Amino acid sequence: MNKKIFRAANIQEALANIKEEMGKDAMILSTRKIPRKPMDPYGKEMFEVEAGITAKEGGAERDSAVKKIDEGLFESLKGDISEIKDMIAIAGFGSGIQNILCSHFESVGVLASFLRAGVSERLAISLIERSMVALSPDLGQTERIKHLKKNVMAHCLAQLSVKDYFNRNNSSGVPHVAAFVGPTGVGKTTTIAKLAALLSLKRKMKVGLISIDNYRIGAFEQLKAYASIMGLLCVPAFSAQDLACALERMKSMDVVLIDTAGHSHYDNKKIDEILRLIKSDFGISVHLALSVTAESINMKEAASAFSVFNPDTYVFTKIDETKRCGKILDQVNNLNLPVSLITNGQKVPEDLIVPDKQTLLRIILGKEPKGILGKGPKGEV
Ligand SMILES: Nc1nc2c(ncn2[C@@H]2O[C@H](COP(=O)(O)OP(=O)(O)OP(=O)(O)O)[C@@H](O)[C@H]2O)c(=O)[nH]1
Ligand SMILES: [Mg+2]
Repeated sequence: MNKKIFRAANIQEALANIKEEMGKDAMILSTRKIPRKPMDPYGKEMFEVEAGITAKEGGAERDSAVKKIDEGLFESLKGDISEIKDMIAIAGFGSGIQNILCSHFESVGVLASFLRAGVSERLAISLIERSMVALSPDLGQTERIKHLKKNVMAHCLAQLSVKDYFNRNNSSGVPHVAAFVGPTGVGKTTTIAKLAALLSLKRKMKVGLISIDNYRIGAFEQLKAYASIMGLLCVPAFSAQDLACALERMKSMDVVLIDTAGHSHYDNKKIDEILRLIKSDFGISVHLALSVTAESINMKEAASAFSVFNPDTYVFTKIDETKRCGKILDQVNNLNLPVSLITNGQKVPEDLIVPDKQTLLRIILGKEPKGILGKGPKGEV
């Protein structure tokens, strides 16, 4: 610090001099009154003020050292807090989790992320165990965590597959006919409406719609209403014969989308009826719609019941209604099919995503901001 002593007849004058000479950042270090000398009858009392200013360079160094300490402290606190949060996320899970933490504590963060995202305990442990195998024992803690994350992501990506099933690559000369099946109320009809809009308006394909939902009054009207808005042909079909006629009418289309009635996955009789209709030699691809709001066990049972259709892809719906899309990873692990579509809201046609693998993984891990997804099919907005 640069210091200097100023003398003046009064404090105000001393301060004015200090400000002028050292600037407004100067600090007052001490003040003193100097009494009049007894031997000098004309003498006056004076004020002495010692002022100082922090040297610029030294100050900058000190400031940056303090900043570094603060940042270090902040980072370490942040690390502690996130570890505590991870431990809370893990607390209450079974002995499998405790065991893996005993042998690989560095996996706590990854494990917590999986569990928070709704991935099952069993799958999370298995993914971590598989990813640990490839880790070199010579790595330090930070490097181990980094490599573990990388390996886990690679394992997840290897399990996932996506398929943009409804593109323009069909050169067979006959329409691609696709039926949507799944439990009641998962969003089949709404998804078909969104997809029809995407294909006809954005991809400029000729699209026809067929409803074989002959159980409920209004089911056909629901699809027909969407079709009318988009100017698409939409017909009902109540039997195999109807379906054959409808497909004949639509043979000049690029794509024909078939809406089916939702059924409880315990209602084998009704599932069988649809099966007989759409699997009777029309070359129809089948897409299994499952809502991610369902519990994992229900999703698994529904997929198992609808697996008689031998589905070609999954359509996961209502991701906007849960933060636990990790169950998609479990479902894909149970029955491995590519994912063709994801829906994230009620708005037609916006809330539809044709995911790529990375997007799908981000959705599964709850990392995809809903705002971006809400804008429509990824890459086509
Ligand atoms: N939040 C949310 N709601 C959705 C989504 N997709 C559909 N829905 C809503 O879910 C409800 C049922 O949708 P539908 O399309 O009629 O479902 P469905 O599978 O055809 O139903 P059934 O024909 O009765 O089996 C409607 O209120 C839709 O608006 C979605 O992605 N997110
Ligand atoms: Mg429906």
